[in-house]
Amino acid sequence: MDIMEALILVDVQNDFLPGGALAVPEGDQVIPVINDLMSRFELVVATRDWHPADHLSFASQHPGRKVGEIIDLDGLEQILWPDHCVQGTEGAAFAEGLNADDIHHVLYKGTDRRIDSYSGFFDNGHRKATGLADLLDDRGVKQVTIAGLATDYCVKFTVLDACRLGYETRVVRDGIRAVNLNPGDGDKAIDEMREAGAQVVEM
Ligand code: VGL
Ligand code: ZN
Repeated sequence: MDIMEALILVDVQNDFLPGGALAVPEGDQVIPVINDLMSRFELVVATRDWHPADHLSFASQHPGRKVGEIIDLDGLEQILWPDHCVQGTEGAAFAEGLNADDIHHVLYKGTDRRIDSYSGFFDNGHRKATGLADLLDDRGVKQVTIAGLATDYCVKFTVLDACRLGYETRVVRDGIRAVNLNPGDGDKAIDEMREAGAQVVEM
């Protein structure tokens, strides 16, 4: 039988927790919220940011450049990040305390050295799909509920693509946290998600 609703967990990984390589303030606070949410969905899908060690979103790959600077990467604007979520490292593992056994499918993104992938659906150039939409469509999913890290990057772009692809899209207010490179980025992201048609919900 078709499963109409899915929970999509975005990048709930150690490097995005306080103390991690790309720490999201209060990022750990989404974990109990998400653990509780998972038991309420028949289908739970998680994305993992999964970079090669020489990924070109890392400032370390661009001598003279610093974290937070913006460069042109094959025609796309790219923010430079600290090295994070390197494939196979502890930082790329599911967050400490997350009930990862309740996750049914895992999708890996950001694996191509030359292009970043904030959305769980496509890379930043919309050049390649991750397979997430096919997975949802094969199961008849019409409605998605999204939580994870970070509000102003991977959560936002996953939500915007979900809306654009026609899923009825919900974002869990207490299940997301922002990087806030610039103050207010998280609030701005929430406005953008709402404008795209997502419902911001308390669950
Ligand atoms: C993310 C920046 C770089 C995220 C991933 O998961 O929001 N942000 N890579
Ligand atoms: Zn990344």
